[in-house]
Amino acid sequence: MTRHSPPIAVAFCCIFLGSLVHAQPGADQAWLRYQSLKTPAAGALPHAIAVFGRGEVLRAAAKELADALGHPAPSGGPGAALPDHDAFVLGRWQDLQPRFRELGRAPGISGDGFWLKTVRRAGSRPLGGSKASWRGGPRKYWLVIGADEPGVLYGTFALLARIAEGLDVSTLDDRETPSAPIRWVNQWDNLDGSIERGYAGRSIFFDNGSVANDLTRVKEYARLLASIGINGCAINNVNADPRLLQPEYLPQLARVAAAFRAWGVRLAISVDLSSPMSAGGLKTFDPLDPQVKAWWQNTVDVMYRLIPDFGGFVMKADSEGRSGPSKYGRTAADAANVIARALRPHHGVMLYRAFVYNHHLDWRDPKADRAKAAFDYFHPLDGKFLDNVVVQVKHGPIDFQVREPVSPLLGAMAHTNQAIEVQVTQEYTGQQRQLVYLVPMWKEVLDFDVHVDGVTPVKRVVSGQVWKRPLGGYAAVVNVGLDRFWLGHPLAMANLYGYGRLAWNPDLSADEIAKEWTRLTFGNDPQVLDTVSRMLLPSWRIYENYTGPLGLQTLTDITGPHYGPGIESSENNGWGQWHRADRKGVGMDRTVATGTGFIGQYSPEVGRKYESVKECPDDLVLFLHHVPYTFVLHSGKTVIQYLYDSHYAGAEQAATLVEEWKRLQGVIDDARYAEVLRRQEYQAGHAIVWRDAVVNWFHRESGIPDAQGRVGFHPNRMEAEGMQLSGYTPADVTPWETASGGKAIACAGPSPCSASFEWDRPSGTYDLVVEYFDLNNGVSSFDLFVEDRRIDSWAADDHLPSDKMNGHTSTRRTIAGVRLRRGEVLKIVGHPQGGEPAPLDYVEIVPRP
Ligand code: GCV
Repeated sequence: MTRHSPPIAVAFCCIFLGSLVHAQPGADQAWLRYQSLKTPAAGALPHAIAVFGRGEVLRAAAKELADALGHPAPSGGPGAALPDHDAFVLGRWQDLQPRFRELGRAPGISGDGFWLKTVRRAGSRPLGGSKASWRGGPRKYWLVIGADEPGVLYGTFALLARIAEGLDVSTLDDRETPSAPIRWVNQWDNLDGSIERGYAGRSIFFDNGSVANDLTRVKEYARLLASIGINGCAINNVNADPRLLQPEYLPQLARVAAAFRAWGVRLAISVDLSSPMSAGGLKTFDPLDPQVKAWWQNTVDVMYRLIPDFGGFVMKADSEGRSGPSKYGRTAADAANVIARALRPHHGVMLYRAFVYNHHLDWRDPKADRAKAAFDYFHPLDGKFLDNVVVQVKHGPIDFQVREPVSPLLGAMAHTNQAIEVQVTQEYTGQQRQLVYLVPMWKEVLDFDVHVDGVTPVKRVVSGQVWKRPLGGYAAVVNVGLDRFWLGHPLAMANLYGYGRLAWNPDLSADEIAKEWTRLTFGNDPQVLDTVSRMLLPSWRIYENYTGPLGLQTLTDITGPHYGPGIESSENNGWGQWHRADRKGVGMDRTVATGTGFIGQYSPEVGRKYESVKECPDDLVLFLHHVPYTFVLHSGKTVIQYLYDSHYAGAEQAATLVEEWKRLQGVIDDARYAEVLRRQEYQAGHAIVWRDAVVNWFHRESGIPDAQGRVGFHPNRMEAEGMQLSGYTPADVTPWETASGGKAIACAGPSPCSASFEWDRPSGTYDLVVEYFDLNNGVSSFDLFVEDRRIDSWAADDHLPSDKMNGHTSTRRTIAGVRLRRGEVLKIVGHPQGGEPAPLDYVEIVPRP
């Protein structure tokens, strides 16, 4: 007789719909708000939940279902009977199949998959049920069958999502199996509580050198991750602190693992290859040294004694100054394998990052090319990694730029497990101050055919299907923080949601994911659905339009915070993010014929298309070719005119996002409405900073005028340095293109300074725009007067990533609908504070339409 797990079978008599689940101070429920469960359709669902099995994950699934539907939490209890009335029934296939023989012998799911299935019973004594439990009436069961325990949890979340989206769940027969076994997130959290490239507050994991005392947010995060099928989380920076592997730290890690456990999320950590020396006190970290091998084995064994479900390690080595195997003349395979061998008996995995490159390249060498590094280094090692090693490859060959081609390494390792790495944290795409829905970008990458064996899209390479690999999958750098909305911008959560959904099912479309996320986050109001989709779907292209189009990369300050414009920062240094713009032309020649040869790393089909400048897609032309500014694109425009046009279009499109959003006032919750509005208004202003910087720079460099005469033409702009100044002095801004006319004014203080000018145009109603710099080393304030009427006051109190006047800090304040009479004097009084000299760039006075 099959041994059944005893059920926790509980019946509930009523549904109370309306409470938010797990409401905790400070943490938004994101897409798990279950707003739409307040509908009558949800009321028709059964009131009982039966769970077969005792595992922690199963209990979490049952509780989630009960909480979401407003039931009291299921309580445990012995007995093996199915409820004699309608019920949800949760359990693994092996536990449910004996009770539901009508399901046949094979569930048709595997891995962490699930099967949502409704089953009707005419009424008979249930197998194994007591006589007392037999009632004989017809009943219906909503089965949530998991291939394993996490499968039950994922199935439960999927069922709740369907209910919340208002889909008909009265009859179900849905089977889903995730596309790949590795569906991880990486956090780049430091032990002091800061987060590298994090834009949403401090760490939820660490504080002041230790694991945080309060892990409430960690549990909430794990729940969010589980709801989108994520099964692993590496919690610390890949620039790893070796202290994490010291014996006294391990119990702290065990606390995090315990907080994750109920949600099927396995703890992983990033480790430094030098740990045997730095944490273990050995004299070497040579991966082939016997003592080093023993140290890894012992460390891993101790780890698993404390954390039996530990997931494994992530490693960054020989990259950006990190230690690596090259110190001992060893390879990445030697380094990965010594640790993987220690992990293997425990079923742990080793994710070894392919982000290995020399950041001291010679920029004068026309053959030097950072884009080639990952392939050059890892391709020769194909087949040399153990089966529990996964090479984690950034999706593009450089570094999460606004647009890059697919990394050629993703089509080049037939004998190696691979995971694709993407960034949810928007390091190069606006740092969650700007709306950029990244799912369309990831979709392009995942659907890209690398042509290695018939039709072989990247999604089938990383799932392991193309080369029948045992492992493979997805890793995303997420960097949620203590911010109430997890990622800062509430709409940025569509990226985290979308990442998980794609890792589960990369065949979903960006549009489907946007709609799912919107429904779950905001409810099913068609107006909200339309508006949010209209904002999300074009947002990547909008951002690209006003930053670095045509494959130029983002054009941001690459040696600084990677945020505002800094066009020349890419050039003349060893970092290799060059775009090679000069007086005659622009773009990196990566052809085999005359360039760096990077294109030769692709399969012949892909290479042929990229090698020919005529066939190369416009979106990548400057990533792959160096062309004159007058080169004519497929669109029929010259490169220079495209650069001008796209920047003007992008800035206008960014402004329309504000108008779109304003339609939702009163339709969605006030907190989210206000938070998004603030960010969209800021983005619209910063898009103009970007636009002006890039078009002015290329105009000066190329000497070619804009056919529409817009560049450098600002009839409504008064430069601050041209105003009547009292106390203020003109200052050069670096880089020059990030201030109008290359200059601003600054007030040394401590007394306030003022800048004024007379309005010598027709009387009327105008919008006033003040462009100022909001540095992070003080909180200046400003007053704007027309004659003696104070019409606005504000503080420069944002936390932008610089203490200088530049493209990171340039900020726009708009005062709409101001009456001005010819001859009136406008005056701005700046009050410096801290290190911030109340800096001003210009005032623009725009007639109201
Ligand atoms: C964690 C880029 C980022 C770094 C990051 C690195 C990486 O260079 O700017 O902050 O380091 O990528 O992915 O390792």
